[in-house]
Amino acid sequence: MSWTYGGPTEMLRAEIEGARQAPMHVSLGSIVEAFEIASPVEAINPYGRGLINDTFRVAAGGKRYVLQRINGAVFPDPLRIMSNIQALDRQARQHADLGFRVPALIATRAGDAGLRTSDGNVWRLMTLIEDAVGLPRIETPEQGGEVGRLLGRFHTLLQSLPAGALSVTLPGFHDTPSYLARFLSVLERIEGARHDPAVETCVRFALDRGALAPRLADARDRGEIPVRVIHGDPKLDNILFDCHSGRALALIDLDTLQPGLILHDIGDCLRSCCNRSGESADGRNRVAFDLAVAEPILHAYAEQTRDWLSAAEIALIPEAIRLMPFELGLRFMTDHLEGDRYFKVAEPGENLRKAGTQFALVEDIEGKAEDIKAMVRRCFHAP
Ligand code: GN1
Ligand code: MG
Repeated sequence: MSWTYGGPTEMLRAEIEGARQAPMHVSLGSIVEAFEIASPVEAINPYGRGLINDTFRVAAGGKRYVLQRINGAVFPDPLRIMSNIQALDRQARQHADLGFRVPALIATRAGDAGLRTSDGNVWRLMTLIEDAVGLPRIETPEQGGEVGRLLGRFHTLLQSLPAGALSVTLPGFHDTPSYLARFLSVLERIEGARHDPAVETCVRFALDRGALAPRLADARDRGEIPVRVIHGDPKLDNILFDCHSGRALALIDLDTLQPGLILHDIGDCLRSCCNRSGESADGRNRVAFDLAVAEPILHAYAEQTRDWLSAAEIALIPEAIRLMPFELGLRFMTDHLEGDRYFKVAEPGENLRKAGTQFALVEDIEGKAEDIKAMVRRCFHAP
């Protein structure tokens, strides 16, 4: 067997420990060889910036793949993820004019969609989308338009899948009232948590906005907005662009493809793309919601979805834009207080800083509320 394995970088090692995933006891080479691909396996290297799973790029038999260990501490039944991806793949194959690519799952030599190793971990192998790059930030209106077009087309394809046909891969995901409740209970449980001034600033911010948390869940429970199939995590890192034409090529990271609210995806995509200083921004004063980025995204998104998105969903887009960074801030904050067990961190305090960044984004969005409402009306030609 002729393959070389660079081994995880120090940074990745720290991240793996932070994620509190079980350590790996099986060699990566033997895992790759369990999948139905041409040999020899030539290289396996750490890849990507995901906060939950462990990801590697694999070169084998002249082709490239993405190998992932699914975080079993987060996803209760990783094989459900694979069956959802297969459902998406079947749907995508029926549309010749899809306008984007879906990474294909490679089966194991035993014919399964994923591999459960003797240490209990579940691994999957997918084709690497070639000639594609991620963008650190949106620089031009054209790039924004490409993001909106891709998300709109992806959502339109998902509408042909009944929500009940997909499994719930991550129970409680985007359940903002539960995230708030957990945050409050952790706060109560950890004595002295509020003595740290940075924590106290975030706590006050969150407590002032408790009424925001149930806004979308309540609308869903009253039957005003439907449960649909969503991506769950359409942040900029999960969008690949054609490195030659600049067109958006694929929405990757399909772990949270499951029933949910379309507004979660819209809000999450915008909170990620329109904060051009990024999730790890240092210094709250640089954090801003850039309307010049939001408008082309939403405009292109509306062109793809106007036919089926309901008036009630459109009317709640401004709330979703405010809610999603609030929710993520709560999640980062809670994880900081719980000892960084969920999101990978490179150093202590990172989750607290990231919570502050998301809350600063919420504050900026609140100051731009009227502009955001007007933008949504313009994009959707709404009254
Ligand atoms: C997590 O693992 P990754 O980086 O794809 C998280 C998302 C957050 C995101 C913030 C399953 O995604 O909800 O928005 O971090 N995914 C899960 O970067 O919790
Ligand atoms: Mg993800």
